[in-house]
Amino acid sequence: MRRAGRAAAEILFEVAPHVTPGVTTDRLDEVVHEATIARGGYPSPLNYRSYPKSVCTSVNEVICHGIPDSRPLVDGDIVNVDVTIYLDGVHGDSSVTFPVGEIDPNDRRLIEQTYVAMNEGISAVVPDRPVNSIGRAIERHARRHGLGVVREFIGHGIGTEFHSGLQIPHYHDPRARTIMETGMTFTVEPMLTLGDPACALWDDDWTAVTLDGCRTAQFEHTILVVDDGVELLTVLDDGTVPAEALVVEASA
Ligand code: EYF
Ligand code: CO
Repeated sequence: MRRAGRAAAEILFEVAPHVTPGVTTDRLDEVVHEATIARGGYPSPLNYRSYPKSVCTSVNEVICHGIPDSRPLVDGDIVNVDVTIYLDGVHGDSSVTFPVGEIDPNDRRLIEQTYVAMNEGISAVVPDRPVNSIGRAIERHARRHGLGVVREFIGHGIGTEFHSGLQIPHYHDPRARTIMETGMTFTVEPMLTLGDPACALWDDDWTAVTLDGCRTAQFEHTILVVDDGVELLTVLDDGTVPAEALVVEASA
């Protein structure tokens, strides 16, 4: 799991310089596909539940599962690139929301506070506590910053399966009573919005968007529960975190 997590982080580093005005998300898909194969892995999204591409690229009001296409990104867009690699029998899953060129200060705030919200959730990972602690921490942070938390898509257990049965809500849900135990691996991947978190699906039945058209951001780590808390798996060998090196101030 550490090797798969590290590979996912490396692929995010590799694709980052390509996220510029004028690039198509189809091109980002090619870069991720090639970087995944070059590491001896397989892009987990490709053909997963018939998904047609190797990465999800979710632009502006797209919450998640955006399908790469031929539309060039433009200055001021924000795009989440969600990479999952299947390597040596297990999956590593991570995502970053990138600014494209110069972005609106409010979009910058959305990106930074979504990143902080993810980290608040990850900080709540402690053995013997219920997984609801994670969502409670994320929702509290979002509320304080006037941001909405999407409820329809949640974090998930991950390992030999891309999605095991374990569910990690990003909001307070008293029914999320599963107790965190040392050795568990799962994702924390909150999606926050500048507006109402209600969502709709495009006619393609994949692409989830905000109903009110407001912009949305997401970050994701795969994590391991350890005796004294949590280990991030989707980091480079030296511990470098893609989002902090590429997008947000470490102190955000
Ligand atoms: C209606 C897919 C199924 N699902 C989840 C399948 O966890 C993920 N990213 O962090 C994740 C990534 C992908 C994914 C890529 C494809 N799928 C997509 C959309 C709808 C759906 O069922
Ligand atoms: Co995921």
